[in-house]
Amino acid sequence: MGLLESIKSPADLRKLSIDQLPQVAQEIRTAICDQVSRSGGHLAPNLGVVELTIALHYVFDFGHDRLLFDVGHQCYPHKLLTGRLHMLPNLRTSGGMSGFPEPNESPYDLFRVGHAGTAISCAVGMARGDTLNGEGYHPETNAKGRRVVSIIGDASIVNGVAMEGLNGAGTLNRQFLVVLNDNGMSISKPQGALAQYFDRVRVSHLYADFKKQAKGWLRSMPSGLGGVIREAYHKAGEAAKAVIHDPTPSTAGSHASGPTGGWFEHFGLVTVGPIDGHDLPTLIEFLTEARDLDRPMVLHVKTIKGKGFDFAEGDSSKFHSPSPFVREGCRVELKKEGRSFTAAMGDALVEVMKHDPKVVVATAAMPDGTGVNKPLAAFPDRSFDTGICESHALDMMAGMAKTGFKPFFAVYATFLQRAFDQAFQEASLQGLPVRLLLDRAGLVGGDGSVHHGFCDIAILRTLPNTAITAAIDEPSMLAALEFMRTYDDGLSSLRYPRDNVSDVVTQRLGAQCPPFELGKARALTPDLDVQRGDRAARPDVAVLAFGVPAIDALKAADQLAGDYKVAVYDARFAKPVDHELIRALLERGIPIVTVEDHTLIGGFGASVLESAQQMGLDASRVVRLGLPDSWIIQDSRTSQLAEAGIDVAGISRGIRQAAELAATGQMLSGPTVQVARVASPVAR
Ligand SMILES: Cc1ncc(C[n+]2csc(CCOP(=O)(O)OP(=O)(O)O)c2C)c(N)n1
Repeated sequence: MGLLESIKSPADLRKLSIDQLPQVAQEIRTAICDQVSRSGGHLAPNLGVVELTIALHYVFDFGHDRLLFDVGHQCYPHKLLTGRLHMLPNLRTSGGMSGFPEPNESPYDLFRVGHAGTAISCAVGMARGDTLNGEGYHPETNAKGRRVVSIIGDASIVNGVAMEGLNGAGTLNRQFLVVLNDNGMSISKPQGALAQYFDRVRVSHLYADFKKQAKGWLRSMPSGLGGVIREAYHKAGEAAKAVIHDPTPSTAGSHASGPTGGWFEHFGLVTVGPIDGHDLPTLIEFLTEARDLDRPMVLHVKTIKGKGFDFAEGDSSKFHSPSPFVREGCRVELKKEGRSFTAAMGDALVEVMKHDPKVVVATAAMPDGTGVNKPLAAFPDRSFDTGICESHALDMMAGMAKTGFKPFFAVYATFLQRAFDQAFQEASLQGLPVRLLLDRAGLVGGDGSVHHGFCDIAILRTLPNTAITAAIDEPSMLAALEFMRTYDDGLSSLRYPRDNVSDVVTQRLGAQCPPFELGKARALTPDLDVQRGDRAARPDVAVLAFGVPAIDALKAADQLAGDYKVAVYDARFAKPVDHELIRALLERGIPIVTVEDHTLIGGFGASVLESAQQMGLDASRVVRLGLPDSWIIQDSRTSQLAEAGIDVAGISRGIRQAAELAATGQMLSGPTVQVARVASPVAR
């Protein structure tokens, strides 16, 4: 039995000697890499924090103290050390281990998170709460109290929420440790001025240097600092002066211009580092002293993303969160996956930019994830990566719209939520045509509830003049983009899923995709289109699908062809919906099934109901299929769609239900949406 298997909780880890810990690290790395190669998942971020996580659990007792992860994608080693090794084989599936902190799994996980920038603020809240409860640690007055630690990456700490958190942290009058995990990477290269600053700091200021030179710098220092921190702190303080006097970037080959302290100390945080995040004795030494400090502190730890495997270290972007891959000796190959909507979008944007010099494109730290890497390469002057700064990106796009450009902001639907206020105030309220490209809209599979793009329609629909579109395949994506390029009356959005593009519609109707026309649906079964005025064409049921569920609706219609004539429409717009079509259907007594990969609350189906109601039509023949009012946990996207009742089988059930409804004239028991497995937080 390996050492890792014997660790059922951090208490077992603490029984080991420091000399045994590198072996634990090695076993953790191997277990994670083997599993991610089978199932996909976050690899490089986890490999980079193995020693850091071991050291944290070795020094603190997080059964009592608080540990908060930023983003949470780097929590696998933590999970393996807190009794969840047996769940690893089912990583990112419903019965197995979530890829993010999950309070349902373990009391060692405090928040269910996946979005960047939040850990410090939540930690400030817990620190304040513990203190008010009389449970906060203090070296003199409450030595048995709870300590608070948060861990955040160098790319996430530039996020606005993290900055607000630091601003609050600096006012705490108690122990509070922020571990800055600095690997010099976001998913891609980190962006912005602070990233450049970290680049300079990181180059040569490792603790090894400090130790050699520190003696001469020992002067006055904050109370409570122990030996190693005292040395490092004063080295930092001295070098910080150099930064203040000489803020210019260091040139290649010259020594770094200063350590982290100069920057964070403006927030009132004692700052130490950078120290080597793979050197376990050093980490343990520093953390042991930091544990007993009575003030807020940043420990700057330098790590290597992907540490331990050449391929992951060498290309940590590709191995940030790879799909399953094959590893044979030195050969590592990602499995081929077909053409994704993301790839199609990258190509489409380059084409649009070729023809329209006013088009500009932005991503917030997701160039590969959104396809914006292609415009960034082809049109670097008109393409921007803001780093993990969605709010800034949207406002920047609004500013560029004001100067006459046609901005497209490509963002995961889930992260758009960070920029909703900007979409409202600086874009919509000004009437500025900012265009939103919403990648991974709908259910996202293994990332689970923290990343579903479940509510973009609902939030954007509240903004006047917003045109909300969806793509069902690559031709419709191109047509939607062209519509948006010339839509100047307000915001516009285009949603598409974390999936491959389908050629089902092209095969049936040809590659010619009619242009998007504001508020007009497209008939995908033209022979059954009620608006052609052909009475023989009258369908038994009409499916109005928003986005890719249209493809499964076509398949469902095929399956039911012996029983019912089913018309399928690609709705194209959730705002404005196709009022004329809705009227034509309901006035003829034809029941409507709406389908969307989005919450039923405030989504496309809700727009159809509102439309019917506004036109004074009977909406009782509308059956809505979509996401339930509960959280859908990690699993394959296929299983999640089935669970929500919006796959072929679920849509078929909905069609049958609607047909029976029309036949009996009675409302049946509501849409056949199964209730998803709900993850409810565990109180601690
Ligand atoms: C608000 C938000 N935007 C974007 C992302 C996507 N994302 C996940 S991890 C990551 C990079 C994080 O970099 P860093 O914090 O330095 O951690 P590392 O992965 O390098 O360990 C990004 C951009 C996110 N999770 N949340």
